[in-house]
Amino acid sequence: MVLDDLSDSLKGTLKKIVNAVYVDSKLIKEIVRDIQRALLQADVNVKLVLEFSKKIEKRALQEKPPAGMSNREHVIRIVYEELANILGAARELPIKKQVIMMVGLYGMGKTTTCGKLATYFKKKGLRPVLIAGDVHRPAAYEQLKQIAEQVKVPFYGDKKEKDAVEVVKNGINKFKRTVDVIIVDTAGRHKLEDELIDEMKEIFKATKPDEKLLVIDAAIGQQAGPQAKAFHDAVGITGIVLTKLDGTAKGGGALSAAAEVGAPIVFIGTGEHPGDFEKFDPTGFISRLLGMGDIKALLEKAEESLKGKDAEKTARRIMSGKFTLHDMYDQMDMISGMGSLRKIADMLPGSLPGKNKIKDEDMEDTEEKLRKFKVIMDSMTDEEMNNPNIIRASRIKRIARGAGVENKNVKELLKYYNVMRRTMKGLSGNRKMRKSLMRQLQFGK
Ligand SMILES: Nc1nc2c(ncn2[C@@H]2O[C@H](COP(=O)(O)OP(=O)(O)OP(=O)(O)O)[C@@H](O)[C@H]2O)c(=O)[nH]1
Ligand SMILES: [Mg+2]
Repeated sequence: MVLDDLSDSLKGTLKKIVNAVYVDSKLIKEIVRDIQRALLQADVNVKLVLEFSKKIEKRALQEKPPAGMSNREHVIRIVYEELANILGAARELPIKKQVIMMVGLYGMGKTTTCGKLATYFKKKGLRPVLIAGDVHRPAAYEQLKQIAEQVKVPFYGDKKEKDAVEVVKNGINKFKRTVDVIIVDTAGRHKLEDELIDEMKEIFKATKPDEKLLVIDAAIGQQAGPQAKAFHDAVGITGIVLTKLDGTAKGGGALSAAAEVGAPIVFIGTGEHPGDFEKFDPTGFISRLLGMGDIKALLEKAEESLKGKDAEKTARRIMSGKFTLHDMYDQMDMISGMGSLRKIADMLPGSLPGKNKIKDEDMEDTEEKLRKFKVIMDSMTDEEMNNPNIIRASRIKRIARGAGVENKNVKELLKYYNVMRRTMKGLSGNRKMRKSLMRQLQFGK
């Protein structure tokens, strides 16, 4: 993953907490120093690091852990929360019809990011087009055209037209009825000079983009802050894309500095290929950086907590009726093979209407089916995963297109989900069934 060094040192620090005999002020001071060092090495701004470490120290020494949480867990949680804070608020681009315009200086990765965005929206079932709004660099047209061919989306450009506003306007007019997401590449410049600002303002005025995304190369480190601020002040951006996080130790500096500007980081680029692209979510990012899975396991070991606690937690949540597609996704990872699913299905209370029972032939080719289900779920938005009953005809169509399956496959997934949900709910009233389900979930691991 990106920021491997930072990740390693933070994990090492958290391990110190886990392995310590006592969590006292001496230990807290020590880990705060460790984290400071790690963040500074990742190019995070000194002032930000100092503020951050003061907050951690204060909270860790003063706040009492909430009931049921140990001191260790509490301190780890504080570190996690404060680190996520540095990275700003999460924002997800909406999955809807829209015009997206890229802006940024020379060579930052605008054109490459156009292809990545197209891939992202295509995966979500929307139809993108790429428009070559960079009329200054002769090779820009060909570069974007090739990217469009590579990611298999339509392309619009006009080699003879030297007015960027005209090209973009014509492109939008030509495609606005047949595509969903219009992605416009624009020209880079050496620095944010008046000429560039004027051209951007003109394009924005003529085309009214929904999103104005600033693309910044993470290798410039903390300079990402002033650069983003200058663009934000001049033309008001709606989000930041940080590219090339794969190849730089300065990613921490770029991430933290960009987050301070007031426009959220929406995506990060982690390579040259169209798929090397991630939706940016601060808390998820920090979880991975800290290896929260590992840490949790360690904590449990250190405190000799109950075996199978994870499975029990999942089972409890599922049975409380809050069974979402996210749960089902996680569960599919957990339950290996239909053996256990079949057993769970067999525990269906008799009261369940027969038509909702999972038929034997549906149980066949399980691996294949589960794999397909996951691909389908990857085309859903977070909102849809959390709240599957909003998925009606038009969303089904979009999701199917994104996943490259037929509408009926999406309906089948929803049907399966509903059976699972009802099963879980049915079980929750019955103690024997509950125990049995917990056992199933544990065995399935
Ligand atoms: N490793 C890596 N390389 C990237 C990433 N994004 C872009 N690049 C590379 O950076 C170089 C410049 O990318 P472009 O997309 O052409 O940048 P641009 O902003 O359009 O450049 P101009 O149009 O000249 O202003 C290319 O060689 C890309 O392959 C990334 O996330 N990781
Ligand atoms: Mg370009």
